[in-house]
Amino acid sequence: MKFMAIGLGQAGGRIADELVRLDERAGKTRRLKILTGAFAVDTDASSLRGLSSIKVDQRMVLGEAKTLGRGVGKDSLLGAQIAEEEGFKIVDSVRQTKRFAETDFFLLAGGVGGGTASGILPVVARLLKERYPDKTVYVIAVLPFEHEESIEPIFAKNAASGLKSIQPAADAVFLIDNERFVRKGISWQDNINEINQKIVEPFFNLLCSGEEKKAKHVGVSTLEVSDIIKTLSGWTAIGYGKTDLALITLPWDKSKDETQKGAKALEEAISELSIACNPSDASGALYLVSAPPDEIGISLIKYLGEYLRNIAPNATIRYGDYPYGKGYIDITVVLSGLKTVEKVNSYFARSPS
Ligand SMILES: Nc1nc2c(ncn2[C@@H]2O[C@H](COP(=O)(O)OP(=O)(O)OP(=O)(O)O)[C@@H](O)[C@H]2O)c(=O)[nH]1
Ligand SMILES: [Mg+2]
Repeated sequence: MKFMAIGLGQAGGRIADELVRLDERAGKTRRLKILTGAFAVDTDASSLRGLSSIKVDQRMVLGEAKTLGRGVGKDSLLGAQIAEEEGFKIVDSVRQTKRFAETDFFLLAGGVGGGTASGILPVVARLLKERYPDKTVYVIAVLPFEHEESIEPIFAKNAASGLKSIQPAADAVFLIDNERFVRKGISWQDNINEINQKIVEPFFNLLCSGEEKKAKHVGVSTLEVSDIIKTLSGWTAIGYGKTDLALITLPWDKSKDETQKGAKALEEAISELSIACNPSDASGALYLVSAPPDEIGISLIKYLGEYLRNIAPNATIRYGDYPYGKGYIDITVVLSGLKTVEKVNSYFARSPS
């Protein structure tokens, strides 16, 4: 599955930068290409200079005439106005990239507490869908930290207006709650980088597995692009868990051991979901198991499927296996089409208009 990344605002730019590094890792470790292009768009020129992996000619400043390249200062209405006037520049630029035709979907990212992301992202999502109706548009929407919301109400206000207009414009919205990643005792800078790595990590196997060409890495049941597209809609949570496998397991313990390890990875993926949600609200769910080929047995696949069926009884469940790696089982879980998400509802309740 190949995608084009477009980061909006400072958080969005950094996440798109991280997605470029994910693609570099896919190239180095698996000889796969998962990214067709990456752009960072901001109203603030200095934020773009802080990026390291997105090419300089794919960083765009919008609204210069209005803001002199100094940003919109959390004003999402100004962000939206700039996007209505200049969003066409993004929509035109993506078409000029070499690999545009290979793009299965656009992945837009932004921190919806900011004025640039909450204002520009929904407009760009809409323009992309209008211009390229055969391509899917997914969004990574990063929710503000609690300390930001308690110090300054504009973060929650932007999140409310941003999410309200992103949801109908995009095919699915991955909700990422910054607060769930906060770890004490790490510097802000280190923490942000670590958070961004953790945000993109669950996408790695999901994107690589459908692109895999080597027979030994093609699973018995592969998650196709169509499986992913059918699963994803509306509010979406994603999670990832990983467990080490014992180096030596006695043959008669193997199946039990592999199921226990898989169960542990799945529990981690569920407890580490990107947003707190109730799985029974999901209309679609998927899981992808990646492990050395002889570790993915029927009993493991069955156990994982039954576990998900129990917690997400209303979801159509799709799954895949991806034989890869040594010494660990990792599991990616997606819960999508969530009817309701408490944190989103609380933004809407605070900013009803
Ligand atoms: N996960 C993550 N969150 C970030 C990052 N940078 C900023 N944020 C959060 O994203 C939200 C929006 O901040 P910015 O990205 O700076 O805002 P912006 O879209 O540039 O908008 P303005 O600066 O208001 O024009 C806030 O809640 C930040 O805490 C980042 O690199 N990663
Ligand atoms: Mg900014």
